[in-house]
Amino acid sequence: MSILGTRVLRTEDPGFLTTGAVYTEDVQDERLAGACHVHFVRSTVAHARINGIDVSAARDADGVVAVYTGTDLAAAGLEPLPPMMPNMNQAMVMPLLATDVVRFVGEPVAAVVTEEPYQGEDAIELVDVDYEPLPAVVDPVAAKEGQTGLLFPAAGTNVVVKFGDEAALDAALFEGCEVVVSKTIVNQRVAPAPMESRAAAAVWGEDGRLIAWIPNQGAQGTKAAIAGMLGLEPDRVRVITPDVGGAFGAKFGADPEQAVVCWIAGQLKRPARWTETRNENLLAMTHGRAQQQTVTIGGSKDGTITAYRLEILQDSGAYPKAGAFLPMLTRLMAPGPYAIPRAEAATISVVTNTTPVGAYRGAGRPEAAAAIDRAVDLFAAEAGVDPAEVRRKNLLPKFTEPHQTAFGAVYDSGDYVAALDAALEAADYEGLRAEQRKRRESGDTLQLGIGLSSYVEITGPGGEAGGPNENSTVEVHPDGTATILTGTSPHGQGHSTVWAMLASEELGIPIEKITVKWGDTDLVPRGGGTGGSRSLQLGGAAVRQASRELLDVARERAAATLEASAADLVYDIDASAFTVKGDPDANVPLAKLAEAERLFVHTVFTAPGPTFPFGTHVAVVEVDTETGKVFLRRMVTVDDAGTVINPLLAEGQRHGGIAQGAAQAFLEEIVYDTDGNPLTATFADYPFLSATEVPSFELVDSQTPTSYNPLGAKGIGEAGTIGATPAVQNAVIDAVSHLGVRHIDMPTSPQRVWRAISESRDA
Ligand code: MCN
Repeated sequence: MSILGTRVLRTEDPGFLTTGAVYTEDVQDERLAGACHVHFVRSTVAHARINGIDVSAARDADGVVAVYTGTDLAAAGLEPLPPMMPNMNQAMVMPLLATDVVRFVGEPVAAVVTEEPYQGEDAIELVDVDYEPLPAVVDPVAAKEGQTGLLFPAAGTNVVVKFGDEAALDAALFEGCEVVVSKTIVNQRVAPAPMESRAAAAVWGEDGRLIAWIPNQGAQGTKAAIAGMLGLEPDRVRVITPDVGGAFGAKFGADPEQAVVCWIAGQLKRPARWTETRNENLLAMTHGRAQQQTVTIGGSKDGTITAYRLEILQDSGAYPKAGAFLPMLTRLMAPGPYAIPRAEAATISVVTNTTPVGAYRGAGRPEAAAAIDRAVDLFAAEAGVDPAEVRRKNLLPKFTEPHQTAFGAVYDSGDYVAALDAALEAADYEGLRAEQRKRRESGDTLQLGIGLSSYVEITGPGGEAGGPNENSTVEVHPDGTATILTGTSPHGQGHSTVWAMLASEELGIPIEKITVKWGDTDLVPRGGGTGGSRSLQLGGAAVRQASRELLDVARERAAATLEASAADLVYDIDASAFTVKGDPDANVPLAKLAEAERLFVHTVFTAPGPTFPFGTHVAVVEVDTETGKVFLRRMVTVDDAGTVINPLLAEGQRHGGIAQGAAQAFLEEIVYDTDGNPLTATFADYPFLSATEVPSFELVDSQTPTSYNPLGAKGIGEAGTIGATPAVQNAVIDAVSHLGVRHIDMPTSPQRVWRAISESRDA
């Protein structure tokens, strides 16, 4: 019986639950013995000129080994970094430590090195930075127009990059539409807030090579980032990935602090370590989302959509990182699963005096789904047609051959109407509407809201020549165990379990005898890491391919051993041995074939393109019309990620994703005041979602295999986040729509909901 598709328990968990994980802060390694500890002095103002930094008192403080500023880095030849893409404004450079100007609260300004970790907390207080405040640019609209000044005068603008030409938007796009609605909505800034904050441990070897332990999503990318920031030949850097306590998109590559820790270890010729506090994490780890979207949607009164426009203003924060680029993905996915004859999108990314924005679970695609699904509901309300009906009318019909959208995305396969119908049926949509009518008629203060989102997203993207790809090595050892090396980098997704399942399926070796390794760049020099929900469809497919190729190699060896023709051999998977057809006594175990010579295969799997998972989410909320408080009561979801290899893990990914997506809709938000002071830099202020705010989710099974990889699998890691946000937001608005409310920005906090109800009553 196949092990694939079964609910194999996570092999990672016994360790996590007993001895515990080994995060970067916990790494015990003799090479790190006697390490000093790095602490960062961070800017307390959003925008200021630095007139001087006095480090003398800090230098004299107890236990202080050294203090470094940007001037020291510049003297060592470390140049500020240009933005990641050549089409971004190259004058918007980021120093590792601020030199002449600070551009956000939390920006590292100096590094204090101490003998003991606790000494650093006191010593950083002694660094005296002379700030001369400059006007803070916090509102992205003001930033775009250059009203409050420029973050980088040499750039001549606050605009980093544009995707799609706003000047080319068609003035006649909505001509002939009976119904047109336009609305500017906010896809607010949120914090990735992984349980493990950022950290680094670094040491330079006698051979002049750097070894850096850094929590990351792909050691190879982290190595390239560290080498780039320090101006080193990549060969001189080795990155090792300890256990990673969540990343959610924000631990790709490396951050300036991590490069500085590596540099300090070199300067002092002594290992150095750093772990940030939660407050630092909320201040200075990249944030996510942060888009202002103007949606315009038009069509006929019967609910047919004919035109859609999406205009995006992306707040990239103080330095252009991945966040500045993500609107490209939002634009690519703008029409979502709908067949809209005329659609266009244009995006502008700007810098502001706030924390830089990066990838956050879904990275660009949840923003697209939120925009179109909010627009569809606005349109449905205006046309007076049920939102489920509008969706059914406008979803692309089922397709099995690739479908190219006006924005150039090539959807591999999909059956969006089936997903909608399955979700509506599982939720008892008609019954919910009846219950809603009853409550409205009785004037109940607890009103029911039903929200929908039909989404399609892109997973496993990649611009590699030949197509998105990933490598794997599978080796069988003489003792009957096996080792898998993978270029992916799990940090909660359970690759050890599933990669072992995939190899076991081919080789017959039990999963408990298979070890999966990743994240050490000396061991696995190449790899794309884990992000964009790419791992199973590329990395998992590579494991299967390597296992099959290994059997080919082994078959030749077995033929020689058994003095038979390779074609006459059968592989007995239950015994993990080759036997000669018709002569079961003539056999040789796979493990034996590894005795004389190592038995391993390294391979690269290449896909024809990314895949496009899809689904429908139905959210049911209760809204207290007197207080504005929202209670999430049900989440019924169809998330079709093709063939599911381990339902337990895939469902776990959906659970986590749905919770995060829902949290954005009704709870979480990073807030700044008008001077750029962060108001949500602790978990007392940032309302991090916990299990008490969400119900048990009702997951409907749906599997439409893709032909893009032999597993038939698409990605599931981000799907929950993509569907849940618009479904929950739409549900909250639906709950109070009979009171005249048409829109409430996220998060739908009690205050916002209450205000929307009051304003509409007054009107
Ligand atoms: N899976 C499956 N069948 C499928 C698809 C996936 O059984 N058809 C399984 C895979 O084997 C894997 C898991 O589900 O164990 C997720 O696989 P995949 O969809 O390939 O996604 P990735 O492993 O590439 O994970 C990336 C994705 C991203 S981009 C973010 S962000 C994210 C997420 O995963 N961050 C997470 N999930 C997270 N989960 C945890 N606990 N922590 C994070 O930081």
